[in-house]
Amino acid sequence: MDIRTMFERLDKQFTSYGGLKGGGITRLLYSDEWIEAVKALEKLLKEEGFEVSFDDVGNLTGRIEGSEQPEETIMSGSHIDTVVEGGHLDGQFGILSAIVAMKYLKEKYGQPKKSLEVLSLAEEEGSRFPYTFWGSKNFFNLANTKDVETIADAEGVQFIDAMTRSGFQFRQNDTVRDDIKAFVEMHIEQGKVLETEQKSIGVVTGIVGQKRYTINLKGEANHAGTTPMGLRKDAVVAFTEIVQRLVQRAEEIGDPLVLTFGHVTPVPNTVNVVPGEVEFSVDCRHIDQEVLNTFAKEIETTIKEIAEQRGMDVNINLWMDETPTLMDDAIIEKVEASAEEIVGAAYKVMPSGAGHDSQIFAKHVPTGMIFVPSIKGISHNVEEETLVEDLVKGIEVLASVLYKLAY
Ligand code: HGY
Ligand code: MN
Ligand code: MN
Repeated sequence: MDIRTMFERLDKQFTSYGGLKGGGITRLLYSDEWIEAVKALEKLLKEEGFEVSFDDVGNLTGRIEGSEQPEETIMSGSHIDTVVEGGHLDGQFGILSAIVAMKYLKEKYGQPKKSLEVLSLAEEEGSRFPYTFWGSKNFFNLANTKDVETIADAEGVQFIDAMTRSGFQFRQNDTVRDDIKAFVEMHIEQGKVLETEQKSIGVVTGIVGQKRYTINLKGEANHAGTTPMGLRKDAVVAFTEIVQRLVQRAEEIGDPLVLTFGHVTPVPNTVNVVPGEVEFSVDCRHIDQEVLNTFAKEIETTIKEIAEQRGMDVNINLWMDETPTLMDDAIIEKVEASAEEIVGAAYKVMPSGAGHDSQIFAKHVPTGMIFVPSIKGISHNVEEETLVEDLVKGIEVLASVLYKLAY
């Protein structure tokens, strides 16, 4: 079989589930597009000879039984959800490359000694509901009802209603699989380091720690014409002061610290009303836990200080707090060896600035990641793209690593 042909066929098919007219995908957890994609994946895996099963929340596995140690499983996959107006590779490429790599290996070398499994994780992004890694956290029984029973999406759809409407439910048992001996996630870099250094493969050593907040600032809505500047409690003005102060501090602290205010909703969001309220998000990341924790404290004190000075109420909700996570040394070694076999010196050993399901997996099973370059470092954007030659090299490296692990 030809890796490129099979991948391009599958990518075209799956990009259509939530596909946008100008390109790219919006495929949010438990949406109609998401349901269409997971059902199509179930059908495809069955047709390709995998043994298929859904878990309670919507994670999907496709299995090839091992011939000698079937009780040991080597797994590869990623998340099937996307951000709003995302690209066709973030998450999706990890699932499709696992399918193509395993099909290629089966055709070339027959049945593996250990079992091989493709994994499609229900959700990673936290783009529809304020909760991330719903798929991988459930995989290890780390999520529970109380985390999501009161959350809703921007349209007010309750998490639980969206889940049950899709035919899925909370995890019904506490058993966690102990047969998984390795997890390898293929992903786009989502940055421009590989492209800048003209490398085709990233051998990932670790994943940054990440904190995400939703902040609510409450001042006082008022008339835009009759309210003197000195008598206002303008939540947007307070928000901009917070952004200014914290971005300046983040720049002083320097790379690889990153700080993003990606979601901002003024209330009532009307041209001639002094905004009485602002809800905004904070996303802060660093590979060093100490630096991340110290700056997170500074974020919280700065927000409280400015709110106080401006006579505003403030609510700070930290809803994601993931530690930096290292990949498994033995797997890193295999990934590096396979990269060398396939692309010679055109690979780079590097950390990940993006969060991934591997950071959940790495705390439970030996885990590694393979990166392919993102053109102009663009991701979480319909322009997200990678040269097809690099996608194919990535799949070849993944196949080589899975061969080392399972054959
Ligand atoms: O936001 C991230 O880092 C990942 O793409 N979910
Ligand atoms: Mn991703
Ligand atoms: Mn993403």
